[in-house]
Amino acid sequence: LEIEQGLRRALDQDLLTVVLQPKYQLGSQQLSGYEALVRWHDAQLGTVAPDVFVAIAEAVNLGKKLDCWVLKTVLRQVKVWRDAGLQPKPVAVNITAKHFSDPALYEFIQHKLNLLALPADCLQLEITEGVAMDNSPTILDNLTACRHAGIKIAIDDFGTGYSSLSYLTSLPIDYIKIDKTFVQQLDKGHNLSLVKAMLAMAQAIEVGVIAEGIETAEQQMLLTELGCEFGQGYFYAKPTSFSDIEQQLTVTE
Ligand code: G
Ligand code: G
Ligand code: MN
Ligand code: NA
Repeated sequence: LEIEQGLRRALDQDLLTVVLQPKYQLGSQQLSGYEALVRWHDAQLGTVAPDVFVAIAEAVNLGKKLDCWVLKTVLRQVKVWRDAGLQPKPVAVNITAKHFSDPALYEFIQHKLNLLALPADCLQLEITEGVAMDNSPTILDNLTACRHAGIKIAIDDFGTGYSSLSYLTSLPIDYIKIDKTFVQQLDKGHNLSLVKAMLAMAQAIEVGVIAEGIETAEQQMLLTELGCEFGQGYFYAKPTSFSDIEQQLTVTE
């Protein structure tokens, strides 16, 4: 309850922050985009872990509010950077499970993009595997509308859910993200054939693959050899503040 009240206040008073974790093209080592991750340090509660407060937000019907806050915060920052002549790569925002079946999601995003005069391809969305498999018409409508507008969609935590292969092939998505639990066991000799199978499947249905949680050079090399195109993880970069990202953008211009 304390966390719930604190979270409501934090959302209303802009007391949360967003950090961006860079994503790379593994072969070329080129920056390809960012994942937005929310952070909360409360004056009384201290730092609350995102998996804890995101789960609470979802449980007390604050998921939509949290998502909209993150979307708004990210798009505003992208606008500031673009107005300053910087060219940030696309930012992927995580959307909570229930919110993806809300018909207003696409309209909210389109409204924000219009208001800020931002192109749709500056934003991407991540939805969890469980949501994507939910087989609900409103989820499909959101996916289709976003993709049609040019917003790319990634299935997050791939491999941890209960995907039906045939349904997955019918979904309008652009990427799957291989969950970090598989990536982290790769250099201990585990999960190699599983990751190979995921890459083969992705190729068959023509979606890109992003590996999450790459922490070592060995993991990075293995994934590159297996033909995984994109990745993120502490090996490359930690989730990074807006101001540090801005410095990187300025240096590389
Ligand atoms: O950011 P990690 O740093 O600890 O995040 C932990 C969990 O919280 C992950 O499952 C992640 O998907 C979720 N999470 C982090 N940031 C966001 C966010 O901005 N929105 C949503 N919906 N989930 C987030
Ligand atoms: O949205 P998702 O559940 O995929 O959230 C990604 C989570 O993974 C976040 O909590 C983020 O901070 C975390 N993360 C990012 N890179 C690494 C990494 O290299 N190792 C580990 N253990 N976690 C990571
Ligand atoms: Mn994610
Ligand atoms: Na994930």
